[in-house]
Amino acid sequence: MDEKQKSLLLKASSQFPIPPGVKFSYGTAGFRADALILESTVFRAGILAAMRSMKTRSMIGMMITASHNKISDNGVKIADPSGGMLTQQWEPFADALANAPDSDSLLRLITDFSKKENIVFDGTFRAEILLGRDTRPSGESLLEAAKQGIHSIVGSVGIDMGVVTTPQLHWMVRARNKGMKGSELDYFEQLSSSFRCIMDLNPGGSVNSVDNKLIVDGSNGVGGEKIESLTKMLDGLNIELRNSGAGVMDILNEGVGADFVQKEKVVPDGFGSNDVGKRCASLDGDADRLVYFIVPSADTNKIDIVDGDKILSLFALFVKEQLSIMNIKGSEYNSYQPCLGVVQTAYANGASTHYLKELGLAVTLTPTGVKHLHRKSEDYDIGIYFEANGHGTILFSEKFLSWLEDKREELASAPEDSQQKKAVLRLLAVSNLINQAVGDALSGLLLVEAILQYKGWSIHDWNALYQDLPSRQLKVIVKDRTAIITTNAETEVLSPMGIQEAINAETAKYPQGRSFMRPSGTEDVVRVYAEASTQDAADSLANSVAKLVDKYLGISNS
Ligand code: NG1
Ligand code: ZN
Repeated sequence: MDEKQKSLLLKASSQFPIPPGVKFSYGTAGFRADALILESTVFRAGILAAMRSMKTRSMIGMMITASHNKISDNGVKIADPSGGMLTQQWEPFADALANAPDSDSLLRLITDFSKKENIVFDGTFRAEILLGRDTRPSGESLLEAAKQGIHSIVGSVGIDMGVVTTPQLHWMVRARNKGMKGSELDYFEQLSSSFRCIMDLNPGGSVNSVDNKLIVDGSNGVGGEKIESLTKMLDGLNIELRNSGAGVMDILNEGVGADFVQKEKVVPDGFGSNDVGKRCASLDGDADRLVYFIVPSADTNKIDIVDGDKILSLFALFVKEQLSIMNIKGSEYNSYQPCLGVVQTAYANGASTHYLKELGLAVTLTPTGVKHLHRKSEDYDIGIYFEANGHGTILFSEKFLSWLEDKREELASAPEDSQQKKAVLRLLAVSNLINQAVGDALSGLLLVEAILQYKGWSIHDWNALYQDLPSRQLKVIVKDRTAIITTNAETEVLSPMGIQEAINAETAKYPQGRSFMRPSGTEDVVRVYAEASTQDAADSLANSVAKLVDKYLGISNS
């Protein structure tokens, strides 16, 4: 590293001292904290993004968001050239960078790591970072910090995409690195044209007119604005948007949004007795999560949640159906058997896992965090993953897509009503509609709507695929959550010793009982999950396990 680069880094970083007494960690979804203490972290993430761009010789993404967290929080995550999450191999460097106590140690870290990774700072490569942010007010100043970080590496440029959803930014990075057009308009065009294509192939059975309208809770975040732009380009979809974030009292993620409805299972603000029985959906604050819900009666504020597990089940059912339409016995299609797999986490409702296995699908569990689910899904020709909270997508392998393209050509002259031809065209359209980089509430919503239309199903038909086991999630504040070591996709605790045996003993008391605890990667809490045959039993099991967490690790246990 030459003197010019060194002094640029030293000078810039001295403007962004780290806050005292805080330890930052690149957790489940990047760095997240109160926005007031994040400037130095975002500045340093800018340096990291520029270095990653130099290393991969590709465009890198940087998204400033704290997703479903409260409005005063913010965060930053890096998108790799594929549009996926930053490689795990760089996470320790990200942690070290964020926590380096002063400019000199920061410089030392950068010098050592760049030597190890063969990154040469000679300014000859133009590192490009695509920048996006959600609607949080702190986003603007954090964006400035990100730019300063990027500019402190000679030859690096930040390209500001403005306020976008997280999945839009990931999509743009992926598209540009593939040499395709990657503007917001290109994104909307790809989604709307592939949606239209699937709808045109539908057999014409439509859901009844009362049920035809979809009511969307935008979580008072960026998703609302974007869904409005998208629906302007679409026919055949009647969307009413609520919680768009336009009003002064509309606070991001407060009493609204996918995280709220999925965890609390109560009616979000802006919805009520007039919505009984209607098809409703909630996005989260940065629109990478999607859940549906039904208000079952005017007498209660409880909702029936149609969560990520049910979206996964609907997608899996549809894809499996298309594969079997193509796979007519004795035909040439038998020569290649595409492998369809589904990926969940321990938070998936046990009833969904049972349903998917009954469908004959391979089901795998990974630890929490889409980076794990995404990677596992890449093992299949078609890998479908979802977290119960509504984050997920469908991945198509290059091999399978080129096989589909060949089939399309072969069937070009087949009659328009050839079922095989339609199935091939449908799956190709799905691969264009559904975001291949990360879970995306907008593209997921369009696919759900197209499949319901295809099957002629109401949300009630869909919800009846299986009945969720009652479940409960709790948070417990502990002294040091980093003391916990889990195994087996986070379903068992290795340390502290003895707690797993105690959890097992509690769980055994409940019919269909299942329970686990794990440290959150985004909040300073331990999460407890329990399910059982009744709601009372699930609540009681969750409470007992929470007490065990407190006994073994809690603040009161000092
Ligand atoms: P943590 O805080 O590690 O549980 C939460 C969600 C994850 C994922 C990340 C990123 C739950 C139980 N956990 O992670 O699924 O979405 O946030 O946003 O919902
Ligand atoms: Zn999110």
